[in-house]
Amino acid sequence: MSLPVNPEKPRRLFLALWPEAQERQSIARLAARATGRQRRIADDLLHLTLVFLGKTPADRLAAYEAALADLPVPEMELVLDRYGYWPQSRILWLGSSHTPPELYELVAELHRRLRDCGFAPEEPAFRAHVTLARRFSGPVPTELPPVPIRWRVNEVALVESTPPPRIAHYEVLRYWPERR
Ligand code: 2AM
Repeated sequence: MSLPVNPEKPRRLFLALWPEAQERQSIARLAARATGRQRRIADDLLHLTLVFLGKTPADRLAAYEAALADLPVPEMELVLDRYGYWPQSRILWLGSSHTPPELYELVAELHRRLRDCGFAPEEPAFRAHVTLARRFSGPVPTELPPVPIRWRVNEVALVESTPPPRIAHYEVLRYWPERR
């Protein structure tokens, strides 16, 4: 269900690769395997962030949408075949040992277009990953995922994040290229 939109209130947004049901199920299976009984990201929230836009007022969003209207998104295959762990944030993630160059080019193109609308990309630089668990206390899997996930990618999702005190929730607002 869509939330009522208050045009005065900035919306918390990000651009992402949003898995379809089959890939989502495969990623969720690996997440369950890797995290055991620990709390992990809910299956329907799993995604790969391309650009975190943060709190975005309505006029800024309109400018982003105009800038991305004819965004070319090349068809690519992302092979998710390794786990990673960032100790500082205690994030356990799933990623690729060979992230396709097209994905880095896509993120660079997004930055170029958004920068023209006044957007300042965050540091650190883009690192392709699907977060499986936050505040993960281990053990970090040492083996590779038993079966790599082949994820065919050909669109970028604009996603809204509703933080607590409502339950954390992500909603895809639209895709580029536009779905018909
Ligand atoms: P993640 O990709 O490591 O999970 C929505 O919050 C998404 O944007 C999450 O996937 C999150 O991290 C990513 N993200 C990137 N920078 C963020 C920031 N400064 N604050 C919140 N989320 C951020």
